[in-house]
Order: sequence, then structure tokens, then C-alpha cells
Amino acid sequence: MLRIHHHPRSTYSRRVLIALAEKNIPHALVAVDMEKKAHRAPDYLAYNPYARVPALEEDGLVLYESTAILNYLEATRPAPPLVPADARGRALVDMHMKLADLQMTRQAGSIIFPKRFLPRERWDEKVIAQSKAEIEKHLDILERIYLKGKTWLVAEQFTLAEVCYAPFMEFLPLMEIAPPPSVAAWSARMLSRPSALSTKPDK
Ligand SMILES: N[C@@H](CCC(=O)N[C@@H](CS)C(=O)NCC(=O)O)C(=O)O
Repeated sequence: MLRIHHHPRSTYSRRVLIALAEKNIPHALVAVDMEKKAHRAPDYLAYNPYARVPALEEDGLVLYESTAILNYLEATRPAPPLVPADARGRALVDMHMKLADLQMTRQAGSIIFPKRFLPRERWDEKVIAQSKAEIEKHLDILERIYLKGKTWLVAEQFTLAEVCYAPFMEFLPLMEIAPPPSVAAWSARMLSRPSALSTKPDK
């Protein structure tokens, strides 16, 4: 049985939950009690020595890093597909998955984490402002080059690229980022899918 170690409020875990829902893959969820620092306990470090969720476990295989998990699910359960069939489309999806992490989610973490989990006096306003500016610049590139007049980033198909972005787009209001129009419509489109609605964190 496929087991996913996760936390219900974890954005990176939600990527995996969205893919599981899109593909209707049977699985068992194992909640890691991060409030009690269970992710730093030896039991969990045996799965992921970097002390992060999500982690996947199947028949002796242990995988962490959400994008590696998404690629594994796609390779082992190709239907319905979350990548285009051709090499060019697949390469573009890989590019967008990488850019999501480099240009958006790393920066988003330095805004979302303090705002969700730390008291205001512990927020670093300078880091928050810098991260916000970097995300705005990235969303402007998505707007101008990839999304204007388009439904999805690649091949007019909902792909793993959207799966990587969706949990983070949920927090644009918290980050006080007003996305440009095509990005806003794209974000609303992915967040209204059943896979996003059924995995939405309660806070
Ligand atoms: N690059 C990792 C990031 C995972 C990650 O940062 N997860 C957060 C929760 S959303 C976490 O476990 N943080 C715990 C920590 O860093 O101590 C991935 O894509 O899976």
C-alpha cells in the first residue's frame, strides 16, 4: 500500500494529495505531528533525514521531495496523465516545476510560514518585502509569456506544473499579492478543481 507521510497544513504535502486525487490513487495517509516536532524524531528521520514532509513509502521505496514524488506517481500511474505525451511538452512541464520552486515557493515560504505560524514580532518585514517583490516579478513573467490567452501553462492541459503551484496560489491573499489578470484566472481555475477543494487546509 502506498503511504504518504504528510501534515494537513503543509503546502508541499498538498501537492502530493492533489496528484493522488487527480489520479484517484488509493493510499494511506500518515499525519506527522509537526506541532509536537514529530518530524525531528528518529522514527520520522528514518524516512526523511531532512525532517520535512511529504515523504512517500511503497514496497521498501522511500521518497521525499514533492517533485520527485509527483514524477514517481506519474511514472507508475500514468492514467489519467498529468504530463503531455510528447518530449517537448514534458520538458516544459519539468521547466515550470523547477521554476515554481526556484522563483515562487522558496520565496513564498518566507512569507507564508511566519504569517501562519509565528507571532507578528517574529516576522522579518525586510525578507517578506523582498520575497514578495521576487514573486511579483515571477508572476509577471508567467502572465506575459505563458498565460495570456491560455488556460494552462503547457499544452492547454492541467499538468504537474499546476499541481506544484496550486497550494501556493491559495496564499496569494495572505502574501498580499494581487496577481495580474491571466494569472488570477489560472489560479482560480486550478483552485476550483475537486482535487484542490478536497485538499484545502482548514486554516
Ligand atoms: N523541497 C521540499 C520542501 C518540503 C518542505 O519544506 N516541507 C515543509 C512543510 S510544507 C516542512 O516539512 N518543513 C519542516 C522544516 O523545514 O523543519 C519538497 O518539495 O518536498
